Parts: sequence; structure tokens; C-alpha cells
Amino acid sequence: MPPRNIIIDTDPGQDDAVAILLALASPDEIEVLGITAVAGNVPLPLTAKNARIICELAGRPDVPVYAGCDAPIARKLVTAEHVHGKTGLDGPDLPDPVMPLQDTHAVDFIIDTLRAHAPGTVTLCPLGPLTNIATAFTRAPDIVTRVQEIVLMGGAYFEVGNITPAAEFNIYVDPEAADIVLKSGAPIVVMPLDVTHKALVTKARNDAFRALDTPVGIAVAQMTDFFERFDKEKYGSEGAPLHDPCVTAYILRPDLFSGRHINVTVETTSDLTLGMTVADWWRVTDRAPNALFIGVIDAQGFFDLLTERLARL
Ligand SMILES: [Ca+2]
Repeated sequence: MPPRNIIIDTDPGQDDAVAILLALASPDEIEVLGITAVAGNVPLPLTAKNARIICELAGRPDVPVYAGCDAPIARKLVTAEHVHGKTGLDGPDLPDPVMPLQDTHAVDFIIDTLRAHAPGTVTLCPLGPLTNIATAFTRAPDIVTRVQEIVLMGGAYFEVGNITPAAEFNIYVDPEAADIVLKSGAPIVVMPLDVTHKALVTKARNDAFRALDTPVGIAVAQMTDFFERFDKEKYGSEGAPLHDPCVTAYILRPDLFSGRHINVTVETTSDLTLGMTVADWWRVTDRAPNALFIGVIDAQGFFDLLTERLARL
């Protein structure tokens, strides 16, 4: 089987960084056509820079990185420095990137790439607010049916919210974009907090990263140490959830996950529940299923895969 073509749309973010590293560590299965940065955890100039820092850490300065939308479609940007630190990648001390940012806008890259490849051969992997993807779909509706699959991190049902009591961060930042994507008709897999909160970096798992004793292994351990402080205070959990790498792991090993094919709709008007993903988990409506909503992960299998792959970089 040839490797699967993907575009990673991202707002790095320590967990985005690990998701990117996992993809770049798996060239037999995954061809990263490009990385598109979006405003989210931190503003766009930082996410576009951080994406390049991670490519260079992986020894892959050849991967093209594009800057995309610097603000949500209809709202002011909300960021998450309280989780990720001022740079978005706080923890390790990584050098500024030397590789250039591409001149093309991320939205144009997404449109051009989907049009240039045969239908059903490019998968989108959004790890941040869905602004770039929704803008591309709105500007070029013809590309929607060309998408092989969208595997995204965002939303929650049983875990409800992490930025408001009702909403997960990626969806909350740009609910209009999420609405466009979820209603697009493209095949969608959603990695909500319900599953990512089961992908916890315990001390033993973080020690395994550090024990790789490579620049990548040490940087991942330091990134995880950094945002773990926040999560432990907030959730009292045994370690930080590694949200975004669930997306890459699903591309590599879908058998590690399971969920339900259900309807997922986003609240875009209520002040109280803005950005809430209303997931019809119990199938109590007649709304047509539009996404595979994941709820279960083989967490140890996931961390074994991650550690084994990071060791290759
Ligand atoms: Ca992210």
C-alpha cells in the first residue's frame, strides 16, 4: 500500500507537536503533503513558527509549511497560553526555525492540493480550530467531495468542555467553521475529549519518551512535563491528555479506537453553550449520522506505538 496523503492543519501546541512528529516518523504509512498553520492555542505567527520548529526537530525541513487564517470566521480569536505557555511550545528549549514559511496561503494550498490529486486520495487532519478547512470549503465547494476523510481533534460529549463548561477549545474558538465542516458531507472522524482524556501521559509513559535519549524523545518529555502541570491542577488526573496525536494514531492504527457513527451538531448562537458539540450518542434524534465519534482508545497500544515511532526520528 502506498502511504496515505495527509495535510496536517494545526495550531502548535505541544500536543500538536507530538501529532506532527508521529506523522513524520511514519513515512511508510503517511505522506505529509504539507502542514497548514491556523490561529488557535497561540496567534498565527507563533503557530506558523512552531510548525517549522517541529519539522526541523524531526529532521524534515523539506515539509512545506503554510500560514493560514489569523482569526476565526466570525469572532475574535481566543487563545490558550494558560495551557501551552507564551510561545505555545513552552517546555523544551528549541532553536528558531531556519526553513522558510511558504508564500502560498494555507487555504489556497488546501484547495490546490485537493484539486491536483485524484478524488479520495487526500485526508485532512485538523488539530486546531477549523477556520482554514471551513474557509477552503466555502471558497471552493468542489473540493469537499474530493476529500478522502477528515480526522479531527475537537468537541466532547461525555467530557463536555475544557474552555467553557460546555465547549471544547478547538470548536469553541471557531464554532461557525466547525458547523461548516460538520455539515459539509465529507467523511469525518471526530476525536473528542471523551477519547483524548483517556490518552494520559503517566509518569511511566513520559519516562519512556525521555529514555529514548534522543533530541525528539527528550523534547517530547519536556513538552509533556510543561502542560501536565496545568492539567494536573485542573483535573487532578494522573497525567496530561495527549489530544492531537490521537488523530495521527488513528491514521496509522484505526484498530486502536472505536466509536459510533452518529450525528454531531455545533451550537453557534447560545452564549451559555457556544461551541458545544451536541453528539447524538444515544441516537435519540432522526438527524442523519455525519461523523464517526470516537469514545474508546487502547491507551497502552497508543503509547507503545507513539514511543516506538518517536524512536525512529
Ligand atoms: Ca491543537
